[in-house]
Parts: sequence; structure tokens; C-alpha cells
Amino acid sequence: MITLPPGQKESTIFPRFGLPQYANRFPKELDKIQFEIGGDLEEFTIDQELNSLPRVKQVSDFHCVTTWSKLNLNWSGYRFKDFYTHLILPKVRGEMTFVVLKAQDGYKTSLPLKDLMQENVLLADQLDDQALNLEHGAPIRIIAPDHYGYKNLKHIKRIEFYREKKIVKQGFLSFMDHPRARVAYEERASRGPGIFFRWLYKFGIKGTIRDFEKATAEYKAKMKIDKNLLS
Ligand SMILES: Nc1nc2c(c(=O)[nH]1)N[C@H]1C(S)=C(S)[C@@H](COP(=O)(O)O)O[C@H]1N2
Ligand SMILES: [Mo]
Repeated sequence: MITLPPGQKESTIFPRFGLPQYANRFPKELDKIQFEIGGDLEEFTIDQELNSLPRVKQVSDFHCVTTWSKLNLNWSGYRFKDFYTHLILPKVRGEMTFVVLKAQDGYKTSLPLKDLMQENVLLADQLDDQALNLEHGAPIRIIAPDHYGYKNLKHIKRIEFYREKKIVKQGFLSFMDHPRARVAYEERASRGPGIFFRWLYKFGIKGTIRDFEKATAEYKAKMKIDKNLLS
């Protein structure tokens, strides 16, 4: 028998998902892995350096705060811990504690560094042995299975490391954002018991999936037309 975290239900599909206002926003660069590092250190860019890290494969479950869970997803990429230890730490002075994650579609989120240093947190660039697609975070995303989906930032554009905690405006109501959002503790929102938010969020699932599907189909059709005009 499968045991799911509190308040979660198994989903047979793995939809492109998020806050409704992101349904129509798409990353510009889908193929080339390149992102900026900033915050309390001198800015630099990461691209080829990732190849120096060990590639890891991981099967993990994905839990959206709105109560759907997709089980047994096959990711591949680099451990965040290896990334931090080998590529960031040598450039750091003092002790970093807080990380801000920014995406190509304008989405942002944050987590304590210690949460990202868990063994199962990845910078993932493959799902089912294929490069990530538009739907699931191309070209590279965060996979943090112990944290709700909204901390699993897709289309990474920039990662900022800070010594102190920052307030990150996330484009959604602040009560909806928990600073850690751990699935096991049902940290669904910054205030109030998580169990209440199960009911609130659940009703939005179907409509959100539909909006994201429609926006994705329209965008793909448009991109094809653009490509044909160019060739
Ligand atoms: N860049 C970006 N990352 C994002 C989102 C988004 O809209 N944009 N939505 C978040 C939410 S709420 C969820 S549940 C997951 C969904 O991941 P999926 O689209 O691969 O299913 O992505 C998260 N990361
Ligand atoms: Mo989500």
C-alpha cells in the first residue's frame, strides 16, 4: 500500500501547473543551461561547470500544495549539495543561510539553505531520461521532494545566496507562502492549520490544469508558426 503525506491524493497525470497568473508566461531559453549566481557574493554565471559534478538519478514523489501528488518520477541532474559545495562555497565569505530562486517566467521563491542541502534536492535537467520539456521546467529546475511543489522552481534563471533572511515578494498572497513548506508537516500556508488549506486549494485544481493546458497549446502553436516564418 502506498502511504501519501497528510492531505495528499495520488494523481495519474503530471500536469504543467502553478499559479494562474503564470499560465501564460514562458521561458525564453529552453535548451541552453545557463543561470546567474548573485546575492551576498560577487556575481557570476554557471553553465559548463555543472558537467564537473556527478550526475545522479532519483526516483521521487512530487506533492503540489493543492493536494495532488505524482508518484515515482524519474529525475536526473545534480545534487544541490554538490553544486553548493563545489561551485558556490569557494566564492563565499561568511555563512550563507538563505536562498532566493528566480525563474525565466518571472516566478520566484525562497528556502533556507539548509533545506536545499538535503541529499534529495536536485538541480534536475532530465525527466524519464529526456531533457526537461517546456511543461516541466526546461532547461533546468529545482526538485525538492520534501517541499511542496511551489518551492520546486522551474526554468532557473538566477540563484541568490544571502547571509540573512530576506522578504521575497512572490506574486501571490503572502499568507499562501510558508518559508519552508515541508510536506510532512503540512506547511501549506504561512498562517493557520494546513488542514484548512487542503479544502481551500482543492477546488482550484481542475480549472488551473485546464488554463495551463490551453495556454501551453496556444504557445506551442504560435512558436511553430514563428519558426516556420524564420526558416
Ligand atoms: N518557474 C516556475 N516554477 C514553478 C511554478 C511556476 O509557475 N513557474 N509553479 C510551481 C508550482 S505551484 C508547482 S505545483 C510546480 C509544478 O511543476 P510542474 O509544472 O512540472 O508539474 O512548479 C512550481 N514551480
Ligand atoms: Mo503547486
